[in-house]
Amino acid sequence: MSIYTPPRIDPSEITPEGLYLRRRELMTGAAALAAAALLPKAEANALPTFYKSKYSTADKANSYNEIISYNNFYEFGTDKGDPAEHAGSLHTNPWTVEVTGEVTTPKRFDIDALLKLAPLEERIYRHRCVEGWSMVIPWVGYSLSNLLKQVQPTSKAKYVEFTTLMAPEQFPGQRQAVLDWPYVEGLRIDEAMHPLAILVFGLYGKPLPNQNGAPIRLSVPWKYGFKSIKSIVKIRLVEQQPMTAWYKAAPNEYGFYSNVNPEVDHPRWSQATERRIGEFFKRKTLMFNGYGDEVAGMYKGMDLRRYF
Ligand SMILES: Nc1nc2c(c(=O)[nH]1)N[C@H]1C(S)=C(S)[C@@H](COP(=O)(O)O)O[C@H]1N2
Ligand SMILES: [Mo]
Repeated sequence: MSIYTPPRIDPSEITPEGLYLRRRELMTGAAALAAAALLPKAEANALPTFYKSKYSTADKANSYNEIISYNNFYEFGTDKGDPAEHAGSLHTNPWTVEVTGEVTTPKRFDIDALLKLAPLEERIYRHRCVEGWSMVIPWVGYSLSNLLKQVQPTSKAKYVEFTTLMAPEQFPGQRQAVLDWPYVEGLRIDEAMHPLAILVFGLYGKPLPNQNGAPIRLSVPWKYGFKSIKSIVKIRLVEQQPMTAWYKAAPNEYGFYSNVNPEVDHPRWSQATERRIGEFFKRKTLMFNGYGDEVAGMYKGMDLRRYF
């Protein structure tokens, strides 16, 4: 038997481009204050050591600055710049995640406990938003299955439901009825247990900035971005397919599965191509966002037009 020993990366070896650029800008009083206000707020401590993952794509990662300044996080507003601008109002420490429902041992975890639950890995993942843009993001996290195993799902646990923090005083967007808050997402249990579905705690080797879903979010890289719910406070194992926030808002536009599929268009946006942020020419969108070898088996025999 051969054991795969992943190489260790020291976080300091990683260069978050945007940060270096910004640091160079930090020179004089007023300019320094203005630039500092733009830096992501991190209430969490440094991340423990992490490993390079065998699941990373070889695609070139987007810059740190691109990833923290072009976001969808409607709790902070609907413009791409709103999350970076307003993210300072979210408090992520202390933070707990409750795991309940069809489980033998319901549990509550704080972030420190979650960080110690399994070895952290850097996973460089493709991210495809249903709006037609994409990015490549170096997340730090581990497979969601590590957490689910801790609570021992019962045989009735067919789906997993995730809920974002409800706090209108911290999330200006929740003071408007854009969605039926709180944001809720869901996965089928086999999808949730798939090693590619990860809980994310960090980005470019640092704790997650608030605009990217601090202190803990999901990344499900073969599905459209909206499945990757941010700032999670509750995980519930359930028997019935969860009612998700986007499905409630527009059931004909946001199906439960939402696997990336260039052959099935969204009513308002073609899914055949995508624009990688930072690139000029469009790329062809890949089935399951390029993760078909790993995930297609879960959907064998399913009509992916019907179950979009
Ligand atoms: N709670 C919450 N999670 C969310 C969203 C949101 O508005 N609220 N937007 C989703 C969408 S549409 C996308 S594309 C991704 C964007 O993640 P990123 O800003 O880190 O790239 O987050 C997803 N998770
Ligand atoms: Mo999205």
